[in-house]
Amino acid sequence: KAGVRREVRTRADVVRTLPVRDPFSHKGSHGKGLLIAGAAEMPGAAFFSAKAALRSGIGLLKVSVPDSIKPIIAGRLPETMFLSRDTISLEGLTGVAIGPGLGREHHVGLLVRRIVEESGAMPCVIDADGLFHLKNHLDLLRRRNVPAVLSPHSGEMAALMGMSVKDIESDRFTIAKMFAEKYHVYLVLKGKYTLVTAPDGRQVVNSTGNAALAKGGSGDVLTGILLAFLLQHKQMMDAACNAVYLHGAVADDLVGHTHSLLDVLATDVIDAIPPVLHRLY
Ligand code: B4P
Ligand code: MG
Repeated sequence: KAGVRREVRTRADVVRTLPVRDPFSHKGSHGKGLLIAGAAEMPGAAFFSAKAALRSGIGLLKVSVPDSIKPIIAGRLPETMFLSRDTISLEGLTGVAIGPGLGREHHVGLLVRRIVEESGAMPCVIDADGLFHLKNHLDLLRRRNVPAVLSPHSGEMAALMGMSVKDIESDRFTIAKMFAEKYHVYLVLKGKYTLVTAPDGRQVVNSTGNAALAKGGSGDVLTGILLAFLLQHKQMMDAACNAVYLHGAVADDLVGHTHSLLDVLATDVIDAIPPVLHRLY
């Protein structure tokens, strides 16, 4: 059909567009990201996103979690720096991700909206509870210079649109295109065959991944990969598509060799990023 631009991401596309690391580069060359995630009841989400970002090449990662869970998270993430929730500043950063396990309290919503407003000049990944808090404030997205990257599953997309999951599932291409164009965002609509839509309406279908990823924590891992890749790719669309491809390819690799569809954990996915990236380079 005229005007419809859809394609399937191939391994060759990914290999061709993965970031090339300059031998003279330093950590600042590969992005300084901030992850705002986690709550007292959901410390794991922050850990998954952070560790996945580190495994995906980010130069420097700062993490902001509530003080109550900082000791647990910090103990498991010696590579990261920590920012207190009360003193979050984006100064010196090149990208931010917000949402995994954040919780739905009112004050968290204020923080989400402030970050979406203040991060307009850098990539910003919004996932999970970040999406929840944005529901009635989607116009903030249009005011950004650098488009935001939203990564809802069908349930979250339905909530954002005020539609049912069934409605979303029955017309994913059209709804995603409408949304991405209207709000000027990269929309990563997750699921089997995750669909990435650019603000100009271009759409790319992912071909990797399997039902082993249908488990709590998988989405948080993707958020971390997205943040790291956005800070290292030249084109945001390549970053988003390559992140989704890698996330799925890792699950395929695990199920193809050592794991079943039942037993793959988010931590397994993070730990299995290196061999898959190794083969893509
Ligand atoms: P949440 O608190 O949002 O937690 P979660 O989404 O279940 O966990 P996570 O963040 O790890 O997974 P995500 O989907 O982001 O759940 C709240 C409620 O929403 C729950 O009641 C839940 O049942 C419901 N819900 C969850 N998913 C829904 C959906 N699709 N439709 C309607 N309601 C839903 O990320 C998962 C990752 O794994 C993605 O990258 C995805 O593409 C991938 N993945 C999942 N299943 C896959 C499959 N079968 N094949 C290939 N990839 C798959
Ligand atoms: Mg999720």
